Amino acid sequence: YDEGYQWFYEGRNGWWQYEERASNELEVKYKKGEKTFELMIAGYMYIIDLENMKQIRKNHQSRKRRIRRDLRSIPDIKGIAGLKYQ
Ligand code: V3L
Repeated sequence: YDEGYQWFYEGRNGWWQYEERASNELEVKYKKGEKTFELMIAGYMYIIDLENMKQIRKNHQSRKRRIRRDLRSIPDIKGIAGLKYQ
């Protein structure tokens, strides 16, 4: 896929990059024009809503995060999937 772009989910004061498998899946669904799909992340099932750019935990739908597709080089990235950059 387009190497210039990556997928991010919202953290407390910045953005986390999705891990590679999830990121690839997000990009494929995005390119296909799909609106929503389900994704298993670290043992939880999430609904990815690409129309509203949200990640929602399926069994606890108040647990919502904004998501974004942006250039890899944006400045406010905390790390990848909870692993902090130094
Ligand atoms: N990829 C990896 N872990 C995730 C993801 C994801 N897409 N979504 C949620 N989690 P919730 P700060 C995040 C983790 O939404 O300090 C970060 O990765 C989520 O981890 O309520 O607030 C950090 O590890 C959380 O631990 O279902 O920026 C951590 O929060 C857990 O799933 C703290 O980040 C529940 O999230």
